Amino acid sequence: MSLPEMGDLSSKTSADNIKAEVFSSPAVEAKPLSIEEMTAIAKKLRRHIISMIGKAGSGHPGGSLSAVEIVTVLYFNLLRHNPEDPHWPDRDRFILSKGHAAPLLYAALAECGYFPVDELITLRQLDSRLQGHTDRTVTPGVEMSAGALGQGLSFGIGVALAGRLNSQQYKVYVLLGDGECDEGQVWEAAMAAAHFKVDNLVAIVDNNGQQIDGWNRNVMNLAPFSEKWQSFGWYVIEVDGHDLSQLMEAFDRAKLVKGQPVVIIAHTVKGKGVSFMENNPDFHGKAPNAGEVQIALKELE
Ligand SMILES: Cc1ncc(C[n+]2csc(CCOP(=O)(O)OP(=O)(O)O)c2C)c(N)n1
Ligand SMILES: [Mg+2]
Repeated sequence: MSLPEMGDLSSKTSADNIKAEVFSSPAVEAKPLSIEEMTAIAKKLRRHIISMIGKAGSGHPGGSLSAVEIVTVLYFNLLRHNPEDPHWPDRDRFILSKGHAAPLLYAALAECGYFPVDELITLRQLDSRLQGHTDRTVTPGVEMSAGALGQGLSFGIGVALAGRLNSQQYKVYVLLGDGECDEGQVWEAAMAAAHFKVDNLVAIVDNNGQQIDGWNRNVMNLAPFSEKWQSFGWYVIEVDGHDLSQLMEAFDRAKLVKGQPVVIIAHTVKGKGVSFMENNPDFHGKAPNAGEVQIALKELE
């Protein structure tokens, strides 16, 4: 499609012609939970992450733990989805671009009912539906096969534009890592999303300050990060990524922004919730041993 044609599309964003009855099925209304309930779920997800990766003997605990509150708010407060019908055409989409945080997504999907919680412990086993990086062809609820960083925002823009073309009301949420933003493709996507006024898309950056080799400021300095997104035409919201209320407010605010994409920069701590993993680059891609699993689970009681 030529660029002027796509430009025309962006002026047709009005939801006026959308049939409200399509979205009114009570079966797919998420029941918003209280902060206390979500806090308990966040802890449960952290426990799953530790147990799964510990049992598998490999995986990425740090970047799974840092995004727990983000994913909790999305799946247990915000998303319109139906675990009994993972392909429901009007579902909101959550796209995990940082595919190495798959254990977190699997834990949330299992707790929502996409598949049995008991299955979590099969992480990374041969023939398991839960591989080390996401595979949308085998895992119910997974929207994108990921693992090669940098692709999720482009994928999300495509899904968002498709929704606009089809006059569907769903929203697209893409979770990126901050180290992932070293990838040039992220900025190509950022430019495109603003150009096409993709306002049914929200990017969330898990800004935990670290990547595989340590602190971002030493590997590849992203600063000034917020200003970069702004200069690419995005509406930027910054929050404490472990504060459920701030996250909920940010997502509410994002819904009101029209004519431009929104990025929520969520300031987080890598390894959050487990003392010896917090801000420790060693636990980017290393499993806890049996003793460390016990200590971590004790801390997460
Ligand atoms: C294209 C690509 N290059 C390199 C890697 C290897 N890799 C896996 S995780 C990671 C670091 C990612 O850092 P960040 O996005 O900040 O993730 P988080 O801190 O949330 O774990 C890298 C470089 C990859 N998966 N894909
Ligand atoms: Mg990071």
